[in-house]
Amino acid sequence: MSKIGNAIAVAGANFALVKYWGKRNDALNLPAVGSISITVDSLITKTSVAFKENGSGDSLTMNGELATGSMLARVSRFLDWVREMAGMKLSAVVKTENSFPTGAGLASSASGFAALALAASRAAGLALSPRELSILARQGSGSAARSVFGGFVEMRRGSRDDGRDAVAAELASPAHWPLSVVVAVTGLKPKDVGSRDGMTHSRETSPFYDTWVAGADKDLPQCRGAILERDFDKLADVSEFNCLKMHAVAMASRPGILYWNDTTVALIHEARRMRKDGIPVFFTVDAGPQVKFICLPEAAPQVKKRLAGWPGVKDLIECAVGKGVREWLGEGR
Ligand code: 2P0
Repeated sequence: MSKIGNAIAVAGANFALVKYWGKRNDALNLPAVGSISITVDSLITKTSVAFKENGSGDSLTMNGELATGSMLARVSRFLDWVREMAGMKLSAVVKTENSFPTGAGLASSASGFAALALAASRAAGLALSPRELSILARQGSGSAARSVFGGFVEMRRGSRDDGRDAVAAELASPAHWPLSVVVAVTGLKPKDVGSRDGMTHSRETSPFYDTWVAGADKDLPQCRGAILERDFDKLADVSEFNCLKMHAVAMASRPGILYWNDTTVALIHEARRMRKDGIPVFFTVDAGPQVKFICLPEAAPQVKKRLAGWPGVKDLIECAVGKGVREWLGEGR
């Protein structure tokens, strides 16, 4: 085991094509369904962790501001798992920066906990395998288990009570199919209902929840096959189906959860119009109002042109399929 000290890690956000919505165990944060995502290169979290002798409790600085309350408590609990694995009790100074809006449906908890898992474990002197890192990241946030890996990633639901098989793995590398994602940012406020509360509420009140869970067994192999065969139409079909189904489950909760705004709806229609016009593109929407346009790379300029100046679109961010979490050793290294 190496020395306890500091480490810095970077991780990319990921967008699910077959979505994680619902838990089979809240305490261990085990998903009720498997999921498949693309890790992206332009929405990045960079996190540094330093364990200190004589520290008096953990501190967390997010995007330059000292965090307290539930955010600090969630990070501290995560650090407890790392301390337990490393057999030490030192307090940590954590600093984290996102290159994009936090908590607005751009998967900040995915890149955040993936980066924290690597930085904290390395700083604690642990050398975890990618699989162990994914299990650790999952305890912080389910989708973070996927951001440990680059390219196309599948998260397994697992069936073990201890969650050791609820883990992600790379399905295909970024080079296998260099798709582009154009993210249309339509709202920058943190969402009213976080994913965690939204999932619990859906499980407890949505009449569609059990059907949703059962349906994953059909969507996952279709999505996996479309990726491995690089079949864009098949990927578009299963991804849009799964996305609208997830939102239908949330909307049918009581009271209903609606993550979309007017622009989200207009852009979903526009994605379908673009495809009718022959542009290879489809949409997906996560727990927020942003619309992700997934397209063949040669279509990205056309997609951006169709969306430029669209009323309600605050920003367009183009992403490529990106790498998994890695240690940050300094600029250019
Ligand atoms: C996903 N989402 O598969 C889905 C689609 C949101 C919509 O994974 O409770 O923040 O921390 O495990 O990882 C968001 O869920 O939830 C998410 P927790 P997380 O990307």
